[in-house]
Amino acid sequence: MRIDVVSIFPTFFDVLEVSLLGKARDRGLLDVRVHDLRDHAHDRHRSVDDTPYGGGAGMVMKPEPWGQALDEIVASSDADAGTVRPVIIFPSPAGELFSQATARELADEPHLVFGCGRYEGIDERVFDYAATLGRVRLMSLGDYVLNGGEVAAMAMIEAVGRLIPGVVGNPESLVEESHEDGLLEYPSYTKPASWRGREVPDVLLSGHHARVADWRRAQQVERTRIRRPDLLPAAETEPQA
Ligand code: 6GU
Repeated sequence: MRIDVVSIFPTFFDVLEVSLLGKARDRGLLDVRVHDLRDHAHDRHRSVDDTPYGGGAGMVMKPEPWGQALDEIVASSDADAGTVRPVIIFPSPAGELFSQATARELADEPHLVFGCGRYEGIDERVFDYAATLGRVRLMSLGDYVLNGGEVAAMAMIEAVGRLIPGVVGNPESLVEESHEDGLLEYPSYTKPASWRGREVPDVLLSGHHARVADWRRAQQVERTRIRRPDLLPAAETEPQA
């Protein structure tokens, strides 16, 4: 998979060189290219923002550097990512919610482009223009505000990247995760069986695989009911008799 990122803080993405995704890049599973939006600015100060038409607080990102950056990325896309148009993602608190289902969808794509906005936003015409180059999606991590798209893009890249075949060593570890089956994950324990007066649940020491599986499932449902009742069908959120 190829991932291009456009940002005024390209060094933010240096951490993609470490850990699991860094190894995936070394192994050629992931081709990440980070672009400095200011390389596409044309005045002496390399400015990428200006005051909003109609007035109001803050600055708005100018359309020209975005147009040029996206043109350049998409022009180089066909050559090495096939003929499928890229998915162009603009992280935004005003976007649709990003979820594990979104991550699974995006993991099947050959080419993702992340456009990271700062300040009060990007000139609206950029989204419209980007839709002539690729499939545009505005995506939010949740109902809170970050200073810009960088941290959100990083979270999405990690969530998508780990689903690419071969990135996570043991594919089985991908399925027993929170959200993969619509429930939170079950609690995990390791040795010692007794630690500071706290015991590992007996059932896990029993060696009885069916009972362990039943217990884990019940724990998943119970935790989800307590912490995230919004994830359960209404019937399962009723107080237990
Ligand atoms: Cl994607 N961007 C920003 N700026 N803030 C956010 C977000 C994204 N998701 C949640 N908050």
